[in-house]
Amino acid sequence: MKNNNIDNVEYGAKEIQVLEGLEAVRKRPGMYIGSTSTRGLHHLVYEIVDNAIDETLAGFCDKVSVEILPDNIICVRDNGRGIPVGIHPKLKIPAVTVVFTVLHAGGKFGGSGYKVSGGLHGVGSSVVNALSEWLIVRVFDGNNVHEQSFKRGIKASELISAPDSSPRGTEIKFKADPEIFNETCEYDFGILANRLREQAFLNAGLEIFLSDKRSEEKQEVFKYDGGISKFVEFIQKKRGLDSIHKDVIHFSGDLENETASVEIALQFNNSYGEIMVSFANNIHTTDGGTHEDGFRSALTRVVNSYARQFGVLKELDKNFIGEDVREGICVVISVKIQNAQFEGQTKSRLGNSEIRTLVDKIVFENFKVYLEENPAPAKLIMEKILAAASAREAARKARDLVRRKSAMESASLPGKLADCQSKDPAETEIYIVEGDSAGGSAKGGRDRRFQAILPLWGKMLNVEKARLDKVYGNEKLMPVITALGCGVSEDLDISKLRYHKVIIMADADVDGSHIRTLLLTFFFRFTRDIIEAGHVYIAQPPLYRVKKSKSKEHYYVFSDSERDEILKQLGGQTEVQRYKGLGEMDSEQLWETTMNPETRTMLQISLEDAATADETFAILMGEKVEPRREFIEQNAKYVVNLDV
Ligand code: TSJ
Repeated sequence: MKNNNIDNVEYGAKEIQVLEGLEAVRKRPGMYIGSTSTRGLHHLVYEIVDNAIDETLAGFCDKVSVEILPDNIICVRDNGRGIPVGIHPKLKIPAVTVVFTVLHAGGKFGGSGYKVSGGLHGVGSSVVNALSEWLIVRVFDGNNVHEQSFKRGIKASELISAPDSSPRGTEIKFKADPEIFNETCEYDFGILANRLREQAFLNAGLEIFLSDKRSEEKQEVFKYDGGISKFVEFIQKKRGLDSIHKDVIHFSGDLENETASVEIALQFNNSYGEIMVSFANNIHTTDGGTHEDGFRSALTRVVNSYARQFGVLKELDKNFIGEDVREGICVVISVKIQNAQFEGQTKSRLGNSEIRTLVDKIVFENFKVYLEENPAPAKLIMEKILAAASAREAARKARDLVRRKSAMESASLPGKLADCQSKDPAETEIYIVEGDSAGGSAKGGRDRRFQAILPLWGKMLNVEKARLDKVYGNEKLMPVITALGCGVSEDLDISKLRYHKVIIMADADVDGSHIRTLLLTFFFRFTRDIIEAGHVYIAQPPLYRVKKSKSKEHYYVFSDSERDEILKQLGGQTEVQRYKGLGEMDSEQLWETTMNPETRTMLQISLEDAATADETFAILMGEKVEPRREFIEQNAKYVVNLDV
C-alpha cells in the first residue's frame, strides 16, 4: 500500500521552507485573505478564479466555470493552456506543485509573459491550498490528465499522469478547512455571482459560468461582449436610473510601451448623484486613485472648453466646477498596469502617477472629439450640466439667506405651522402632515398644549425630490427645517431641536409612502442625529373602523387580518368603514386613533448603524419603490402606546 501519511515523510531543506510558509498562512490566515469570516471564505474562490482570468488576459482562455458542489466543495475550471507540469529547473519538482505549495510563487514562470498581469494574482493558489481541508488539481493537456492532491496545503500524492483526451484546461477542486473558517463554510450564491459578473464585465467576451449544486440547482452565465459599457448599463438599470442619451460613451488607450492600458465607459442619467467605479488589474479600487483623478480633471476641462467654444458659457460666466460636470454621471474605469502600486490601509487606492497622465490624455482627447461629432447627446449633456450649475448657484443663495437670517436670530417660523403652547422640547411633538385637509383635521384634533402641526402642501416635484442634496433651495423642506429649529448638516445643533417627537403623518397609500420616504431620507441625510437619538416617528392611522350595527360599539383596526378577527368576534350585523386617507377622519377620530398618546400606535425610526443606512440611501433615492419599502420596514420598529 502506498504511504501517503505525511507524518512519516522525511523532509529536505526545501520542503521545510514550504512547511514554514504554509504554517505562517494557517497561523495568520487574515494576513493573506483578509479574514476568516464569510468574506475570507469567498475570497478563496476569487483567488483561484483570478488565476484563470490571468490566463484569459494572456489570451489563452475564454471560458471559466465555477461550481458550488454539495458539502460546499468548490470546483473551478478553465479552458486555458493548463498549469505547466514540467519540472521546475531550480526546485526540481513539477511547476504545478510549486504553484500550490510555495508561498508567493506566481504564475509567471515559463516566460511567455503577457503584457499585463494581474498585480496581485497568481500568488494566491498556495494560500488557498494551505487553508483547504483538501485540494485536487487536474491539468488537461489534450492527451493526458495530470493530477495531484493536497491536505491542508501538504502534498498528499505525487503528480500522477494518465491518458485523457479532454480539451485543454485546468480544474481545481477544494474544500475550505472548517478549522480555519470556523464561523461558516457556507458559500453564498449571490456573493459569488456579483463578483463573477463584475469580472465578466471587466473581461469582455469571457464566459463565466456559475452553478450551485447543493440543493435545487441554480445557474447563471455571465458573458458581455460589450465589456464595461454593459457594466455601465447594468449599474444604472439596477439603480433604476434612466440615461439621458442613447449610447454609452467608451474610450480606450495604451501607453506606448504597452505597459499600461485604460478603458473608460460612461453615460449620463437623470439622477443627481455621481457613480464612479474603478478597477486596476481587475481589482476594485474602492478608494479611487490616480486613474479616477485623471478622469475627473480631464472631464471638467473638456466640458469647460467645449462650453466656451460653443457658447454654452458666455464670456462673463464662471467655469463649471467638477461637481456640476459629474452630476448624474455613471462611469466605469478599468486600467491594466504591469506594476500596479496599491496604496492606503486597505491597498485599494491606485498610486501609479503615470496613470493619471494617461487617463487624463485619453479622456481629454476622446471626449472632446465625441462631443464635437455627436451634437445631439452633447446638447443633452450640456443642458444637464448647465442645470446643475444653476441649481448649485440657487442653493448657495438660499443657504446664505438662511444662514444670514439665523445669524440675526430672526428666522421666523413657517406661516403654516400651528405651534403648540409649551416651549419645552422634552414634552412637545410636531406632526408633519401631508395635505391641507388632513392638516385641518390634525389642527382641530390635537392637544394644542404640546402638539404642533405643520402641513406640507403641494405635490413635490421629482426634481425637488432628487435635489434633496440641495436642501436649502427646496420649498417643501424649508418649512420643516425652520420649524425644527436645529439646522442641518454642518450647522446641525440637536440641542436646538424644538420638539423631541417629530412625527410624520401621511396616508396609507402610495403618495403617503412617498412623502414618508422622502422625509426619512431628508432626516437621514441632513439631520441624522435626530434619528439616532430616536426623535423621529411615523404615525399609524387606522385602515378601518368596524362598528356593530345599531350600537355605539366600534373598533379602529390597522390591518386586514385584524379587521377580519374583530368581525368574527362581533358576529351579527356589522359596518366597516375604510379610511382611504387621513382627510376622511374628523378631528375627533384622528385624535382618538392616531394622535392621543394614551391610545395611539407609532413607529419609531431607528438607524441600526449609520454605515448600513448610508448604503441603503441610494435605494431610498432611487426610483424603485420595492427596495425603499424594504428599507423602511427593516429600519422601523414597533412602539406601542408611547409615554409622553
Ligand atoms: F481554473 C482555475 F481557476 F482553477 C485555475 C486556473 C486555477 C489556477 C491556480 C490556475 C489556473 C490556470 C493557470 N489556468 N491556466 C493557467 N496557465 C498557466 O499557469 C500557464 C500556462 C502556460 C504558460 C506558458 O508560458 O506556457 C504559462 C502559464 C502561467
